[in-house]
Amino acid sequence: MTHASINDPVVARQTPRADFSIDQCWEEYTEEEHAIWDLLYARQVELLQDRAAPEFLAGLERLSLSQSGIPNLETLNDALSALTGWKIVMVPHLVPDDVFFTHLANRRFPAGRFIRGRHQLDYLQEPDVFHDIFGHVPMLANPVFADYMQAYGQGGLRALNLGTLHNLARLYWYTVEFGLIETPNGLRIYGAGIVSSAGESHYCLEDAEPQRIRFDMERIMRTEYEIDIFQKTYFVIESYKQLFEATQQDFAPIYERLTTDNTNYGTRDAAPDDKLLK
Ligand code: HBI
Ligand code: FE
Repeated sequence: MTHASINDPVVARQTPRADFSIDQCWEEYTEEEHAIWDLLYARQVELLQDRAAPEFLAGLERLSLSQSGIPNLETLNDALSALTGWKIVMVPHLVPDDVFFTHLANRRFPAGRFIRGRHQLDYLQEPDVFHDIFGHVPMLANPVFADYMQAYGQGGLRALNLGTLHNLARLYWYTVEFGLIETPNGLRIYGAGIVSSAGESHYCLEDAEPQRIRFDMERIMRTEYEIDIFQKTYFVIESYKQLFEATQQDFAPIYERLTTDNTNYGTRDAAPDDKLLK
C-alpha cells in the first residue's frame, strides 16, 4: 500500500523504531503545512461550536490547540500527560494492529506526521496529523474517555489472540471515530472521524438519512462499516462512563454469541431490538 505520508520528506528519510515511532522534527514543517492546519482548524472549530461534545471543545482549550500552526509534540505532550497520562507518538503511517493496541494499552496515541494537501481538504484515506491530533487528542484530555481508550487497547491485544479483532475494530469505528453522545442540548459529536470532517459534522446531526441507534456493544460488534462514505448508522452513548463500563465486562460471553450466531448487519440495516433516536 503506498502511503500518502511518503510524500512527506521528513517521514521518508526516517527509519521507524521497533514501535514504529519516528521523530516529529517540528521545526521542519513548512509555512504551507502550518497554513493548511490553520485553515482546517479555523473551519472546523467554527462549525463545531454547537455540534461537538463539550468535552471535545474543553480539550481543545485545555491543550491550547487554538494556537496557530501544527502543534509541537514536546509542548503538547507536557500538557496532555499532566492531564491524563497520555502521550502522542509520531508514526509514519497506519501501524500493524498489535503495535497500535500496544501503544493504546500504554497510553500512547500514534499520530501521523504528514498533513493533507489543499486538494484534499475534505477527505483523505489515511489519517494525517490533523485527523489524529485535532480529531483524537482533545478527548484524551477527558479522564473517563482516556481510561476507555486504554481499556480499548488492552482489549485489542486480547482480541488479537482470540481472532475477534474485526469485532473490536467495529467498536473503535462506531465510538472513537464516529461516536455521538446525548446531552441536555441534544446529540453532540465526540468521534474523531466526524470532527475532522466538515461535511460529516453537518450530516451526522442534521441529515435525515442516517439512523441513530442507542449504544449496544453486541449490536455494534455485529455491524459492518464502510470507510469512504458518510456513515449510514451512528451509535449514541449516554455518557463516557457508559462507554468505559462496557469495556469492563467479561467479553467471553459476547464473543461466544458472536461465533455461535454469526448474524451481521450492513451499514443501512435495522435490527429487531434497535432503540432509534430522532
Ligand atoms: N495505526 N497509526 C494508526 N492509526 C490508527 O488509527 C490505526 C492504526 N492501526 C490499526 C488501526 N488503527 C485499526 O486496526 C483500529 O481501528 C483497530
Ligand atoms: Fe482515527
